[in-house]
Amino acid sequence: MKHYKSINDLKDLQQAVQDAIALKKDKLKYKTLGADKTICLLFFNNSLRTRLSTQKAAQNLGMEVIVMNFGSEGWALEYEDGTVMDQGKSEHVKEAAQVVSQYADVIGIRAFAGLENKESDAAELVLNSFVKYASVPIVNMESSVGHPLQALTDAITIEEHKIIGRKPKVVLSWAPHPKALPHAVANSFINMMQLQEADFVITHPKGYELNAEITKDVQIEYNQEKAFENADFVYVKNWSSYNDYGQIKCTDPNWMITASKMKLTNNGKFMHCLPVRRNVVVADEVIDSDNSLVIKQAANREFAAQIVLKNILEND
Ligand code: AN0
Ligand code: CP
Repeated sequence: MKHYKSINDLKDLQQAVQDAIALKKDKLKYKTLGADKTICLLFFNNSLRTRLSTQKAAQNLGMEVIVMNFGSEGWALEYEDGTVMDQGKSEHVKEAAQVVSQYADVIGIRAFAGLENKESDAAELVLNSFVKYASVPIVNMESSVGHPLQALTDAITIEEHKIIGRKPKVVLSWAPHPKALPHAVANSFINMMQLQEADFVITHPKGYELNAEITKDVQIEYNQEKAFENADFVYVKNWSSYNDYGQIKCTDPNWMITASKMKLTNNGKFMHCLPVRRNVVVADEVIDSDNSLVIKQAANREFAAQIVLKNILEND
């Protein structure tokens, strides 16, 4: 694997999941693989889990880590070719990406969707500009379209908690949120689920349909309670409207995940990528219950990142 832009860049998802689970038993097994190599993590947006777990994963492989909050501390970058740069942008990504490549063997990029321009978000401008101009592998730490480190984590967590011998029913449920959020986490979760043996259903209010090129033929159920029936996993995420790009069309608190809704499931596990707003997205009683996997998901971020970096270092 050269770059990790999407979950589809993994040669074999099931193998990566098994490798990550095996790694948990001996996470320093490949401590020399990254010796004398440096990873540079560039954050154009906030982070807790991605920043710390990717750093930890790189350290487990013996790599040196440089982290930069590019969004607040770097020069404002220009992305278009041929621009007369006499406005606010100080540096072109063409130089920036080549410069970082002088110091790093791998570059991680986090650059969320701006949610203002559907076309430029779809083009994953920041991520793809680094892929284009950098001379080293690029890892997607959440782009405008996807969050594949999260999706690999979620695949690992589902594998660890599914009932053996039963095809799991997995529900991706929209939930309310006061801010307009990106589609990336939901998109990558869907991409990942399409590579799994599962009964997979998406539930959201009308008007929250995601990109049909991503959802393809996945069943959409507009009745959340119906979708929850018999579910083994309920994966919750807010996103803003895709068709009415970046708009908030529904704030109905009845879409919040409550204990009475979880009772409709097959003793279902609650999942969320975090950060989550308590008692808006999910009631305390659910996130604090024994069926909540959120901290286990966060723990698995370290191993998901480690498998991705290991594959890159081995050029596998
Ligand atoms: C981000 C999002 O929804 O994409 C990051 C999630 C990992 N969440 C927020 O901005 C709250
Ligand atoms: N889940 C996740 O990516 O969290 P952070 O935004 O805190 O990195």
